[in-house]
Amino acid sequence: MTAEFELIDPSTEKPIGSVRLASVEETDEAIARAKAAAPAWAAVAPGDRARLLRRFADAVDADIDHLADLEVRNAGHTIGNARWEAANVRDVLHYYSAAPERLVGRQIPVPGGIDVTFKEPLGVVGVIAPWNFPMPIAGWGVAPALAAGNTVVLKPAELTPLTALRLGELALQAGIPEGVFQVLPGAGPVTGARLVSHPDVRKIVFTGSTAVGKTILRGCAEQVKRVTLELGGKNANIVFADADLERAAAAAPGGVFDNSGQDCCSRSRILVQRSVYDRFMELLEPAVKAYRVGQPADPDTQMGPLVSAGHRDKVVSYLEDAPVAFAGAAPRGAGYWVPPTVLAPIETASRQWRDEIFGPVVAVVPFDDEADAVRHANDTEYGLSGSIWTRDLGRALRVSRGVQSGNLSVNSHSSVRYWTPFGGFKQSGLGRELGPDAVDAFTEVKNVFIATEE
Ligand code: TXE
Repeated sequence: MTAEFELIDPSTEKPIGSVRLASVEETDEAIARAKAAAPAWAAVAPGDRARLLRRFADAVDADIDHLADLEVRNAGHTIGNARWEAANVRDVLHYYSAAPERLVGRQIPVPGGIDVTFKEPLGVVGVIAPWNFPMPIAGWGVAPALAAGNTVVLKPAELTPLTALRLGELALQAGIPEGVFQVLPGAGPVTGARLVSHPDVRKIVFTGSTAVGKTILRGCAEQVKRVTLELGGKNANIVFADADLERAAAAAPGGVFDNSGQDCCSRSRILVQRSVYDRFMELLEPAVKAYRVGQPADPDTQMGPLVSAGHRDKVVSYLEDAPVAFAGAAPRGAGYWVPPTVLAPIETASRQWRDEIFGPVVAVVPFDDEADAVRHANDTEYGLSGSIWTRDLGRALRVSRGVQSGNLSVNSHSSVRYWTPFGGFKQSGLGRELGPDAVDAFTEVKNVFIATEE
């Protein structure tokens, strides 16, 4: 059974088209095509596979304006962010185009013969992507998987299939053979679940909610299927009294409100050392009120709408019983708008402090000393990212080592750089994407021993 899914522009609430969601049978057909294409793709000479990935990157580069425009209308992303996101796919493809020619094994000294290892592709990889960063997150799975010689079926989120479909077209234009990279819009519990349960899919890369991530992990366990999970976050932004407070306060809104807070790395909990708490809040208030919320296609806009009515309602439900210290402005009328909002003083047992709200909402709590800051930061089942603002290098390193998180930044809110590994501790995920080692997550190591003695 197939179904049409209507796509809505989140900034106008107007329909922009629809997408056909695949049935289980169509999902099986796509997996069969991917399986059939796998041996020939794995056999492509490394230099040729590298060249094809670079051509794919060039095709994305030439299409950045178009891809960005699609994301502005489909997901409500600001034009500046959307252009960065398309460029990120280009860069990630380019980065991993170096991998095919560097998939080196080892020769290991053993008695009685020669021992060598090979890095071999897994076969068919299923990438299940979310709606919050449809382009980059797809690219982080697809690029290293293709580079390692796997074929890929990408299932975009129901809400945001347009850029993924365009990436599929660009891959074909670039000469990536039919069946090697397919984009299959579909419902999570239908197409996503089938990718997980199909025995010919050898690995799942999933980014999304922790709840669905656990279901996927259970499904993968049935077949000992390889899996990488990038799940939620409730990340701490820790501001010490010795920090450059002006800089920390100026950067804090971008750290949480970027992409309307729909970011697993958003710094949605601010911890401020008690002695500078009042001063920090005085500096934060004008920065939040100056945050420019508006039409995403306007290059001056810093924050657009939320992705859907349902998600806006979920975020707003967190504000109903919340202690709002101050908030910025948001457009009225059509569009899924929520103003940037700061909650304080707040109980650390409250759902606003504990749940991933995934919207433009940040809560602030004071702390006393380093140990107290680390205790608060770790008082969550998540562990994805976080920031530390201090001028004391020793403190920056001590606190970085104390916080149970995969990606920390000092005097910055940067979490994602394609050169470096990205992923979560605790219930924020399993495995790492990006960086020099990501290709290994798409290979099996084969060991071959050759006897040389009679
Ligand atoms: O995510 P889902 P939703 C968090 C965030 C957000 C919440 C819910 O807190 O408010 O999750 O968002 C597919 N088998 N994040 O409901 O459902 C689905 O089709 C296989 C954090 O949109 O997890 C989509 O492609 N696949 C996050 C993808 O999973 C299934 C990004 C993610 O959707 C499936 C997004 C199933 N049974 C949300 N059910 C982050 N880590 O950045 C759904 N899917």
